[in-house]
Amino acid sequence: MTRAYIALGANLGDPVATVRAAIEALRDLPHSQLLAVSSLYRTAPVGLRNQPDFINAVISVETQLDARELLDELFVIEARFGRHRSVPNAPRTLDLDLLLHGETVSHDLQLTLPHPRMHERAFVLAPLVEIAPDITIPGRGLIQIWLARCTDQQIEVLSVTA
Ligand code: PH2
Ligand code: MG
Ligand code: MG
Repeated sequence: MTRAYIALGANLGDPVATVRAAIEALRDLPHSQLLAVSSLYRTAPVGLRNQPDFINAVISVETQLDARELLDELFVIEARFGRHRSVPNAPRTLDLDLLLHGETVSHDLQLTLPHPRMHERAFVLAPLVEIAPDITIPGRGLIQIWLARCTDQQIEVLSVTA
């Protein structure tokens, strides 16, 4: 069994409802068990700025799937939520990113692990710190140290539950 962390993001339609429904879909991942769910966060868009705020969250699972199998399952859920892959960083109904899969390091074109930008994004690190305060990013170190460097990014924890 491997501990994996998955980031959720949405900024089209009703993103709170979408992220909640996606968490329910992640409960049904094959050969996996949902362990923890972070709060929901409202976050300013990073990258392409001229788009709506995002709702973001992070979950952890214990899984028998390898990283590639898990990623394929995430693509299936994204597609079910109407995700169309157009330009990178465009608004999306649902984005599911595999952040970490145990200690797996992968430089595969379709699957880079750890997620190559997770250490510089408050919208990933803040919910991740909530559910796994002491973890390190293989090759980079403690997530708390990276989060402390992201103070310029606007994020707000929501009082509604995931
Ligand atoms: N996802 C991106 C690009 N920018 N910004 C925020 N706040 N949240 C996201 O989930 C996000 C983003 C690419 O996947
Ligand atoms: Mg993403
Ligand atoms: Mg993605």
